[in-house]
Amino acid sequence: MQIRKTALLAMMLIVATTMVFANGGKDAAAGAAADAKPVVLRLAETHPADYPTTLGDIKFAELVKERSGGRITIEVYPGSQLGQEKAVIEQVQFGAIDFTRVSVSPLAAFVPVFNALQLPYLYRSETHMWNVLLGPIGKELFAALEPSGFVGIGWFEPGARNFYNSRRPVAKPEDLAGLKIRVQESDLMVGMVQGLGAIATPMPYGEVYSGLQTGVIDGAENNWPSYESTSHYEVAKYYTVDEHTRVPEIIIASKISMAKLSQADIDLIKQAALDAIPYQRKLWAEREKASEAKVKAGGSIITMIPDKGPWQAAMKALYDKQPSDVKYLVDRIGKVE
Ligand code: BDP
Repeated sequence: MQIRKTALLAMMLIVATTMVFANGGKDAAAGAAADAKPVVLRLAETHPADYPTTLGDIKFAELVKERSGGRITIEVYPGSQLGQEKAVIEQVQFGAIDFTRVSVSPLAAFVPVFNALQLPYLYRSETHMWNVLLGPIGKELFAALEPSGFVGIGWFEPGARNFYNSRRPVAKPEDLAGLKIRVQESDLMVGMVQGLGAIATPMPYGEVYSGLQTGVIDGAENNWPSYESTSHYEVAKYYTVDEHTRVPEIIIASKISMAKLSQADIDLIKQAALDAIPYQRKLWAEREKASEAKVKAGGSIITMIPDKGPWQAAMKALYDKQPSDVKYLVDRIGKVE
């Protein structure tokens, strides 16, 4: 009797163990099934669909789709459909939008150490900037985004920015005196324009055209493709090639959205963004030339600035008033090859 009882107990134990294992197996399968569930994520872009940066976003989304076997879809919403940059960044912060490609300028209002990447005359060249972005400093800055609710995903080429206005040719900083110049929604950009003796007006990108047209502002500043694609050149024909800044373009994600993905998926997404860079840079270089030709043909009056010395000198105070973490990065950026 005792033996039969023991045998029964042993059998029960085997059955129970088998059940536990079977269940464990099921859970693992359920986990895999959850991973395999298709995800649709949204990316907000301010530029129109045919702009090189938007095409870069689309390339990024295609690579993600392909490499996830069709499981991860990133829908790109161009033309500020999801809002202007500052509002979009806020939405990314609380998880209502999954990704955005923005300029570092408005992002620095949320994570001020990013000002280190947008100071005037910071980079010696485009190559210098790329070495900074893709090197240790770029990685550290990505990490600096996390406490504010963002995940750094990738960088795109921004070109050099130049001043333009509707009033007069500008050949030296003093020529800007008294002009109302639109800047991005960034304190640093306000400081830069004030340093040059002009009146800074922060304003969303989408409002600049009407601002110029109605005379609320006299000018703005941007790269050749933006000056052309927005048609600002039609209402502000004096363009000064002073190349005061290169403000990196960045793709960020919402930390809330990324927390729903596996680390393997996040790595896949980051690699796709990295691999989309050469494509965007190639299109960028082509568009820069095409935009320059188009605005010239459209009647823009171009002032070249061969000696940037006086412009650089006017920015010294802006450098001096940066906090120590920004100064530290600026110093290290200077040492990058
Ligand atoms: C363009 C950037 C875009 C900014 C815009 C601006 O690509 O992200 O929104 O400048 O000036 O060059 O606001």
